[in-house]
Amino acid sequence: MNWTIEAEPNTLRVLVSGYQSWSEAELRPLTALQAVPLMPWRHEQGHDPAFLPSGEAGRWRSHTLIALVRPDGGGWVGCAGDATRTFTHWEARMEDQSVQVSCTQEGPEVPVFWEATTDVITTVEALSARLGEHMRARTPPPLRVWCSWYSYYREVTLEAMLENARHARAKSLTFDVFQLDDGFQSDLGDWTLPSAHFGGHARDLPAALNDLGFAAGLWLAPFLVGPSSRLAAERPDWLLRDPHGRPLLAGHNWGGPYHALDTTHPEALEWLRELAATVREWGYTYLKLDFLYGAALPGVRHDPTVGRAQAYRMGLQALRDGAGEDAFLLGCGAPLASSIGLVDAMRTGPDVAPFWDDESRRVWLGDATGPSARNALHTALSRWYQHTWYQPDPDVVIARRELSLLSAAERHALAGMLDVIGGLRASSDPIAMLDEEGLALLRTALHLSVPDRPTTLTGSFGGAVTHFRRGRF
Ligand code: 9PG
Repeated sequence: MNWTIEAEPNTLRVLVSGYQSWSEAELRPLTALQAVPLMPWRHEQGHDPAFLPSGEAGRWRSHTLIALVRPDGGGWVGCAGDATRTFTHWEARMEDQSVQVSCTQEGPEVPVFWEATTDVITTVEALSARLGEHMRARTPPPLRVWCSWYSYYREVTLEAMLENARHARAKSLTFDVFQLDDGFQSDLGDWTLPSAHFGGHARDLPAALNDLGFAAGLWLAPFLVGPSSRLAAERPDWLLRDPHGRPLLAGHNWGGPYHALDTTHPEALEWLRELAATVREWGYTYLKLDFLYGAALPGVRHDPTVGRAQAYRMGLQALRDGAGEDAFLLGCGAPLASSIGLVDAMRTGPDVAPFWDDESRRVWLGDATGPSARNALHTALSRWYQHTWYQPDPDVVIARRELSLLSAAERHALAGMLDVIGGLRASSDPIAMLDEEGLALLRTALHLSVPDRPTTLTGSFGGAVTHFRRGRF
């Protein structure tokens, strides 16, 4: 489908949503450059490798939703009507005196809504809400989560989890969930085998956390398989393949490449169901399901009639079935719209880090999908309308002064912007590290709030949607 917009391209701004949690979402002048990461190994991890950012000035690509905004706040909005089996790709390209917009779909054809409007903010909200409703979005009450990642990283131990839970209780911090992140497992795929340093087994944690008054949460990257894992050795036929028949490289993290599960393989699907049921039996009612893009990568599948979006959805459905309807599922590194209705919450930006910006990576390497407070907020703010798809998770506040390069102003800005975005509240700070000031900031940041609405999309301040009006939803 194609549309021609008769408007002076130099006056327009474009709002793009990005493909998955960590992809960039932004509001930029249409004439600006849409950056594509220089490092090819970032393509599958931060973006959709089959529909990368254009890398060209005046040519913008977006997934699911796109908007073009005039200086008077009116403009045009396009939004997919369904994402269960189809990825919808948008491109807006400036010409001399007009803009060409095209929409292509990967998967069975689904309806697309394209509207001219006098108020882009309201139309973006209306069309995205319609998609959420159609896909039966789950938006349970948001939770307040302590997560081990942003201070312990892979070095997390069972004792560190318990120590923080005890401190949180002693200080009456209002966390609902204590969530164990990456580091407890021996390898990607070998989720029931503990790592050497963890000092126990993940199944031993939930009862102790429950005794302290917290629900137990667990991180999994259920679609990833480490090349040296037991799973890879025992079930090589479950791996997504490249066109040469080799296991597909699904990204580079943890110091090397790794593979992804083929979620069209019935046995792999059954394994996913059992995995979710097992950790649920251990007592985990909150699951952070990470690196979910792995199941949606382009590749050769066991069932070649199943497209990428549908394969992804089948894998996620198996996890939901295993975890149960009443489990709280947080998606992360996940194709956004295709997760609606199966997850309760979704990371809507890159990771927060204990520094404001990684300018060299962002600007010189064209990669704003990496961890930084700036990247996390920039992207989550520009996805303000997605709270009708799931509870947004804008990632953690950092209140500590140790192990951080954030200034006091940056720590407060981070907390303030999480409040604007609404959704989940999270922290990773070792509680014992917080002084009175740090504890006060954390307590403020744990106040739940309704998401705010932008007042304008006509300014473009560093590329993010930034001017918000309090509590209007
Ligand atoms: C655990 C972490 C935490 C974190 C997640 C995710 O693009 N990347 O290379 C990339 C790597 C890791 C990452 C995000 C992006 O972090 O978002 O909260 O759970 O995994 O390994």
